[in-house]
Amino acid sequence: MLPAQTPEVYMNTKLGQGINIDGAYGNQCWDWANYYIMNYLYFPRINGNAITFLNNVDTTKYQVVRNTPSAVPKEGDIIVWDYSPNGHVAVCAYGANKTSFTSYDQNYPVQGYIDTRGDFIGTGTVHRQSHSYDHVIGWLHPLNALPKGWSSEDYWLANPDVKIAGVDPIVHWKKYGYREGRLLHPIPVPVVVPVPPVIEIPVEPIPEPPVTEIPEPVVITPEPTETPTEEAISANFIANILKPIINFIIKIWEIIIKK
Ligand SMILES: [Ca+2]
Repeated sequence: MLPAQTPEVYMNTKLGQGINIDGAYGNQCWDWANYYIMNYLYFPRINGNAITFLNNVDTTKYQVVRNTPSAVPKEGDIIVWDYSPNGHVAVCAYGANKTSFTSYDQNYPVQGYIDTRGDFIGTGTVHRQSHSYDHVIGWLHPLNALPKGWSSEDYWLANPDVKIAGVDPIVHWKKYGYREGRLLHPIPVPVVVPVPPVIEIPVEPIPEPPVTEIPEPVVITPEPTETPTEEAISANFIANILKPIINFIIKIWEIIIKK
């Protein structure tokens, strides 16, 4: 996450660029001022000629400051001149005082000029320009100009000292934070996924399975059942049936004799 840029730091990145957002009349001062408004302040562009920039101002976005002997514009303020017929507009750099200031301009003075060494200095691109307050009618001081993606909660997380001090994040940012290059969002802490240690499992040799001898199948041959002979049946009849009957008769006989 990049630290927030001051207006000066931002404008420095645009030095030498020719900006023409409406595609008409070349690289005007108006193009550059609106480019800054849209891409740094994230406000809608201001229509109309430069000389009308202080008219019909959205007071939720800008404070209008009229030029007086004691007024000094702040870095990032949008300064307006009343040059006839269309005026001029530029963005104030850091370090203005009551007698002069430097701003980031385009198309001023005209498209360029011959400097004291005879070189042509093109002004059709963004450049730093020193000024007196001549023809300055005033400036727009941006309000609530917060960087894109602003989150007060994130600002506190990124700057815990501001939270501990109980300072409103927006107030801190506008007064000090942007100049100190404070972070707008906390630096994400990378999530470290612990890598489990590699456990080496000893590879034991797989024992050879014992060779089991398959026994020969035992063929059981059933004994042939003998069919009882007639003699055996007869002997069985005598022993089991006839003999008991005879014994019974003998006993009866003995009882009769004894009597
Ligand atoms: Ca233009």
